[in-house]
Amino acid sequence: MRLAGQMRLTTFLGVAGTGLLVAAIAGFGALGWWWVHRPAPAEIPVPVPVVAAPVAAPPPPPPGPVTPPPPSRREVDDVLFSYLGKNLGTDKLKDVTKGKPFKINVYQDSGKPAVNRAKVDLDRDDRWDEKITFDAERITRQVASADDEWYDLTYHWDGAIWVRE
Ligand SMILES: [Ca+2]
Repeated sequence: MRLAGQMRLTTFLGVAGTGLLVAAIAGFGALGWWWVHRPAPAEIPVPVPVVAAPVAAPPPPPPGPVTPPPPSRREVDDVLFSYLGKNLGTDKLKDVTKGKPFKINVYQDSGKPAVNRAKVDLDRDDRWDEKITFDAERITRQVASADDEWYDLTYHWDGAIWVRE
């Protein structure tokens, strides 16, 4: 159809469509340009979590002694030493510590001028825990550490403490 003074409808539609296409391309181009050149988003500060400083572990305790200290003078020793040099006038005195939690027998063997040995039952279970020998040179203490009358430890009195052999 042709109208006077007017372009053909198909030509109009073609021109209009082309124009729309160009406008669309330009629009997408502008959008692309904006996308590339858009301002960077503002940096949002991220809160830093507060972490408590690690607490230093206390230093380990110093290592204890490898061996227990030698036993010093005990009440048992006071009783034993009270018989040093004593002439019993007999070969044996039994349970010279009646009423005490430990039992001591003292012996003066034949031909000895004074007490020369003793036995100690520390817990009065009728099994000897210790044998003591009084020699002219030294005092020896043999200990059954398992209270089984098997004497596995030996000490010597040095005047202040028992020193393990
Ligand atoms: Ca005992």
